[in-house]
Amino acid sequence: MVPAINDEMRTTFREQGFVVVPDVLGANQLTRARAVVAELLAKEPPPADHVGFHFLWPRFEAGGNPLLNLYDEAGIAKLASQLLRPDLGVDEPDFAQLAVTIPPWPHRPGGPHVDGVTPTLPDGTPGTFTMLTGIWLTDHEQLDRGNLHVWPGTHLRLGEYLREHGADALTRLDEMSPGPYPKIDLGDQIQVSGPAGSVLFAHYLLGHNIGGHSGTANDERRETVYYRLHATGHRERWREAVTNPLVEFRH
Ligand SMILES: O=C(O)CCC(=O)C(=O)O
Ligand SMILES: [Fe+2]
Repeated sequence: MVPAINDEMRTTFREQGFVVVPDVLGANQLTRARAVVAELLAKEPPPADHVGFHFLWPRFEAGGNPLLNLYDEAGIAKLASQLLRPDLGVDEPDFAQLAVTIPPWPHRPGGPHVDGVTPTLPDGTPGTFTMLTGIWLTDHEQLDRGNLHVWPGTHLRLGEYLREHGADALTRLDEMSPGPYPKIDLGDQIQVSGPAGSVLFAHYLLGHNIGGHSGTANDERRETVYYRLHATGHRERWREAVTNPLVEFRH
């Protein structure tokens, strides 16, 4: 069955700020995607004996990129558009983030961050987008296996804060927690979880941070491929999108 976003998932996303869609990639697709990741990491490996996170930010040049092929194969654009207002699609991303976490790396983030503000875009505005998508190439069913930490509902509370303080408060780092994330009521943090082959969608404003990996050196490293998705025309409405956080999303 082709995975799809149903009403319940849309409600979860609107209320919590994230949703996990299972079974997007099958076993053979995962094997192939992990081979691509291994090849990329062989070209830009972490330092010897490195533990903790290691990120690559491959740009998609003309002529294609295996991580753009993965985006297509996983049907991310179609799934994402099922979260968006019917009149919106998503722009094709021009880069990916390959995130791996090598155990053992006990770590628990003390607070969240928002992406795109350290640094800002060259014009001084925050590098906002509509939502983050992560394809899980490794199992996230157990906790503390590199699972992302998120602060549910913060997308709405941060939206409220920015409605009061203005969208440009997103760039005023001196008014933020060290995170960087504006000082709002955070509530409790949780770890996102689910099997390998699942896809995470997280609202741009959702407080999140990298999680630890408490496995041993013999355990599997965490591998996630992220894409930052812009709904059609997002940059022209970014101030509206961060002050009215559900404006780009479907009911
Ligand atoms: O490691 C992760 O899964 C998330 C990293 C992250 O939030 C970031 O690089 O902005
Ligand atoms: Fe982030």
